[in-house]
Amino acid sequence: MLLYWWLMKRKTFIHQSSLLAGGILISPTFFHVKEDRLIKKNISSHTPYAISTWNVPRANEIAGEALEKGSNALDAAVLGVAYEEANLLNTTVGKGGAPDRDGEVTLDACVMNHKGDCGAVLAVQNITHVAALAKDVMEKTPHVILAGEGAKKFALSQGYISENLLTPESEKAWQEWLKKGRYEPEINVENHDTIGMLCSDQNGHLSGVCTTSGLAYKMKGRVGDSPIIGSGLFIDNNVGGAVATGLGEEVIKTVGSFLIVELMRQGKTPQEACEEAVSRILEKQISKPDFQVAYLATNKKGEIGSYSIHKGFTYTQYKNNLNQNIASKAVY
Ligand code: SD4
Repeated sequence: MLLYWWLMKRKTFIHQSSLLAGGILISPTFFHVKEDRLIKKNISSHTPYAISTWNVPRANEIAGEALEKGSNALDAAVLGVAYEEANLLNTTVGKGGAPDRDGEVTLDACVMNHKGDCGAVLAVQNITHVAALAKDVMEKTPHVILAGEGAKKFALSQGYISENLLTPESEKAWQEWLKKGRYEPEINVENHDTIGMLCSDQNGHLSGVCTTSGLAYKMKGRVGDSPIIGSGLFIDNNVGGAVATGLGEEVIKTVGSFLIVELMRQGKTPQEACEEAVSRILEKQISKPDFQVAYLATNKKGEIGSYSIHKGFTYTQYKNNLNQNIASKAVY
């Protein structure tokens, strides 16, 4: 029975690998999106779309194509971000993510669906596909958040494989950083590429995912906004959704993504809501801040908005077979 379960999961994985041929091979630990959900066609007039923070063309395209094949919004988002989680060149998400100052890679992620259900994992070690794991927390446990060792134990019980997430390149960069002996993350560089992805499916349902290795060289045990529902991500299917990237401490203090959705509920467009959320952060600063925060949001009409403190933030948008990277407006 156990062997059958394992083989069936492997079968799904093999299908997904060929689905992603030409791109990065998603790790064998990722086999949680059911094949049948990707090929089922929905009869609906809603045009699906996927939007992601930063320039992540392949991840966003994978999600967009899955939506066009009839995937539900959450499965598409988890599948899309899995590409970057497995991308060793992306140093702020998944395997290859920058470690903490002790040299350990700890990952954070959360998911939220159109029903308002959510799941999150915090400070997880050795597991690459933490967005899928957050979804498993949501679907297979009575809880919303699992942290650290407990999250890893749960992952292993679900068939995820324990991997070394520290690549030789990220270890080398960490050694270099240790020599500098100071903590000064560079705007749009070290804080760059956390993926917040929002998907709207053929039923017009919204879901989202946020996945990250957090700030490079953070203190051990530090968790940012990305896995905190309401901060790194929030969805209300009657209103819209929002995701955040940048310095998580500032996003948490203003509960940024929840704030944006509530502002949209009160009638603001996604753009106006993102601008207001950025200004809530800036009004507490006495001078031009040396950190970045950026928001991306969408509403039920399919309108999209984004805003950041510093220029340099971009987002990727897939709609009607067109995948584009778009520069965000910024304060500075
Ligand atoms: C964090 N918000 O851990 C994340 C970092 C990030 O792009 O967004 N990087 O604070």
